[in-house]
Amino acid sequence: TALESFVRGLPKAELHIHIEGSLEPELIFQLAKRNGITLSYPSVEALRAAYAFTDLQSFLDIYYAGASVLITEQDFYDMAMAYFRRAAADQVIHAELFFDPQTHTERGIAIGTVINGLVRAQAAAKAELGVTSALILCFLRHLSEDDAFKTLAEAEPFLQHIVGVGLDSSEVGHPPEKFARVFAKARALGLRAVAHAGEEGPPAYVWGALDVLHVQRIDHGVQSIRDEQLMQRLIDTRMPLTVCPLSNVKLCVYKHLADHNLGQMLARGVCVTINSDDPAYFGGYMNQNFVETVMALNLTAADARQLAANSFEASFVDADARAAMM
Ligand code: ES4
Ligand code: ZN
Repeated sequence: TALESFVRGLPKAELHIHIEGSLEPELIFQLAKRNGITLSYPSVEALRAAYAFTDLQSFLDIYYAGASVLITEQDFYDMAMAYFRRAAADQVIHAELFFDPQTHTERGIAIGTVINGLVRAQAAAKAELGVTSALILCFLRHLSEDDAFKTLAEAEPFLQHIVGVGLDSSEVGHPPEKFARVFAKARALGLRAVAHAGEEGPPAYVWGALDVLHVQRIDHGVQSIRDEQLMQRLIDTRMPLTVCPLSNVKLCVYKHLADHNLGQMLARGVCVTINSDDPAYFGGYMNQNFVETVMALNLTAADARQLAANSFEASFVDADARAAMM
């Protein structure tokens, strides 16, 4: 349709993409072979067939298993370049990538191996595809705050390559307050802050991300709709939510895409954005998320334009570069 073509062609920023979640089954098998790793699935098809999730944790178990094939700097480069090519094809002109160093350092991979591979891909993406990008280091919230402090210390020699810190993995039972001190340290180092909150967890976790972690964006945040005072805060402060519609359906936050609250949020003036989260696992990259959401929620071309504008407003690019992108 004409609306679909319009949506596909809009320049966009992607602000919620776990780079390890862009690892397609074909690349998982290729890297396993290259690194002499035996997977517990016999084939690409068998692995893909296991992508039937009931909640966040059922996904995380298989996501961490998939990431175990990443060993060398070249592996991280190849993974990120594959993502950047998909992003460019979807008119993503700027991307802010989450990466999970602890998933790799726990397996004995040096943080420099991870970051250098990603940084080399960022340079190639800019030169070859015209896609600009930034890196956001995420702490795994199921691990301790001490572990997060250790990870931040290991990252210090690479701080010029990192725009901010984030918080991901198992949400319920691991509230933002658990990471208050390490986020304060990161902010003191000049880093921006974001956090996953209100994906499966309650509105109280969104309040905690705002008032204790002092984040500049909320990742997901869809549960905020249950708290009217919180909604008013998000609207009044133009606090961005990086929403991931296909992810929410795959992880059973919503039964159907048509049930998603993104349209209501947008209509009320919340700075919502559309993102792919873990596109290799959730059935689609940026344009699939955009097109399916616009269609399922009966959004207009003006709504789609606003969503794209929100993605640049919410990004960490400086004001001059942002003006040029919009
Ligand atoms: C994630 Cl969808 C989601 N939620 C929380 N943590 C994550 N890590 C990767 N994807
Ligand atoms: Zn996420």
